[in-house]
Amino acid sequence: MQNVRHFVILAVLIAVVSVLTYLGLDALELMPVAAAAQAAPIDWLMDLQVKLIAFFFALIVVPLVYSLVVFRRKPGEAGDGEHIEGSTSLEVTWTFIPLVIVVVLGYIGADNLAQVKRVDPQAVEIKVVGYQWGWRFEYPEGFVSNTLYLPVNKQAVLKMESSDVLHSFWVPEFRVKHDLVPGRVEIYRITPTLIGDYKVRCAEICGASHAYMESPIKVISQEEYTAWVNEQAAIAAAEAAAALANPDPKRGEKLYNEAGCKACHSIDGSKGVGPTWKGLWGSQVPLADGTTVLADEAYITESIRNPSAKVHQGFSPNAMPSFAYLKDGQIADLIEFIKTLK
Ligand code: HEC
Ligand SMILES: [Cu+2]
Repeated sequence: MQNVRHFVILAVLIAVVSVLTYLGLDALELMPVAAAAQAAPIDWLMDLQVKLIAFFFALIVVPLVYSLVVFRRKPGEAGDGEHIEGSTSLEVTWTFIPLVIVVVLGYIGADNLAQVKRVDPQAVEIKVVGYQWGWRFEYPEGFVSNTLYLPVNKQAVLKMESSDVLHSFWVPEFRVKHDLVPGRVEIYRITPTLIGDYKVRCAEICGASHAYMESPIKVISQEEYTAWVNEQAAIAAAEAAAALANPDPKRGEKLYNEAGCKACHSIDGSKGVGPTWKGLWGSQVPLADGTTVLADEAYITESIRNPSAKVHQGFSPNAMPSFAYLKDGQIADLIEFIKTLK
């Protein structure tokens, strides 16, 4: 009878502590706002895990503390406690129950993953390139953006590539996180459900400026998206035509700032990850193999499209990612800009 009373008290205490622990963890609001359809199954699973964590925490800690308090050695008690050895039924129980829990959680996890990866054949497709240290978004309509624009309530399939090392595409509000692996095209599907401004961060340490590898994301309405895409495509087409006909150092300077050249090339003569552009045009560039090359249009174009073909002496051959996506007109603009840096 005495034993039953202990078990009843324990059951009540475990229930109360489970609920309080869950409410406490829930009140921390560890998750940011959910802004994608894929967040729903993930948040549901997370909530289930937190409930289980709260229950098992109580199941272990409550009997422990209860025993410490209730079954203390009483004053005057001197003997050893009762010695119990082995219990087949207990061992079978505590093997079987966790086995069932793990199998059920495995099934739920697989089902959840299937929901997150559900394919919409109508998805908009955008190429994402991660590099040290930034993101570039290449739209199939023929332009490149530093901000990822996405239409709301429509699945986007991001085809992600890395031009150097491992990176990881992480938008906490979208929940799904996915690694970029050099040499592979990784598929990331997301359906934004909330118009607003977000940020993608790199979640895989990738070198000195890893912490600054962030880009803005704007989720906008379908109408705004269509208008933006048409506008960008028109600007890109006009710029490409104008640049070829008439290269412009101002546009070159803009590209220098926006395409990421600035991170590694100074224009004031100071040495960065890459050689300075000051005085580059028309100079004799010393190469790693001991020869020199004239810094003309051919050399600069090759250095941009295929940076390891000729390596500037004293610089690392693989430090610069290829910028093969830049169009002829854009390279002409860059060269005009470099010419101005005497
Ligand atoms: C991550 C750093 C990095 C970025 C970003 C970068 N470069 Fe470079 N670049 C280098 C390094 C290092 C070299 C020298 C090694 C070599 O030749 O490959 C170099 C060499 C060059 C050269 C040859 C210059 C010389 O003195 O030999 C040109 C031209 C050049 N880069 C253009 C660009 C342009 C244009 C961009 C932007 C669209 C850019 N780079 C972005 C690192 C970078
Ligand atoms: Cu990174």
